[in-house]
Amino acid sequence: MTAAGAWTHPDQLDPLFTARSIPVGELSRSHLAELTAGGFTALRVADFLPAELRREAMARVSEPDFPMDVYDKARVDPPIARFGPVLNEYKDGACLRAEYWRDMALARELWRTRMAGADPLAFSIDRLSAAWQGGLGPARVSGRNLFAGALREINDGALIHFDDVRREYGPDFFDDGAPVAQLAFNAWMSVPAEGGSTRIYRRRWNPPDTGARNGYGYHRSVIDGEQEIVLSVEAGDALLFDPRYFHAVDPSARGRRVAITFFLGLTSTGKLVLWS
Ligand SMILES: O=C(O)CCC(=O)C(=O)O
Repeated sequence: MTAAGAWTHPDQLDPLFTARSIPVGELSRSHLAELTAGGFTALRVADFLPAELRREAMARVSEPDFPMDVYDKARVDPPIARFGPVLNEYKDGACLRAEYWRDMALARELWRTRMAGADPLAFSIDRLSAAWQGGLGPARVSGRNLFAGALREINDGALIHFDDVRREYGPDFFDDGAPVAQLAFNAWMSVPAEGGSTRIYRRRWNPPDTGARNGYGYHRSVIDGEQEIVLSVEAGDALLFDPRYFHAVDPSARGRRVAITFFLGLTSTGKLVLWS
């Protein structure tokens, strides 16, 4: 893990813009609380997924008929493969297109049948729930649970972008209200031998950035000279970070980069709600 940017002198670095790395046995409520409060920016949890579970899950995902899909090619280039519906593919103004509910029911059923007995999603939720020791469950919209736990394969990199459900869908979207903090969760079932680092920049979206749009992401000009965290992970590791900071993924080679992924939102009542 490295922190870099235009600043070289430690006095010029933001001490709260840092990453921590812990073994899974140490994961506790205080890590998640401090991360959501912005006391640090990214948390790598080593060996989050047991090796046997991720190997078996990866074998199932690699079956030729596993129903991986790709994001809308007109929107997401370089291409990214995925399983399971993600909110930003179903956006209709501040609402979800009706097909979302059909597709999420289908994905849930498919996941249940294909991954029974080797389910890294159920495992991740249980582990996070045990660490949080408070309410943790799906985010709800109009009384219905959202889908959480997409599978995502990013081999050719991801553009510089940010994720903020408040900006994408407005503050009234979730039944629990706009999250006071949002975290991205990724746990890797497979990582490539080369490349694939996650980069997080100490820079959030500003209205003039709209002029720097580049497909679904933004041009490098938005993050030029900003303090940066570069993270490489091993298979089985999980990473939690604040995705409202601009972030990107390096292209990779020699192997698949496959993660189970969802967002967590901290509600004003202290619950963690999940969606993809
Ligand atoms: O795959 C990664 O390292 C980060 C993916 C990402 O952009 C996200 O989780 O928001």
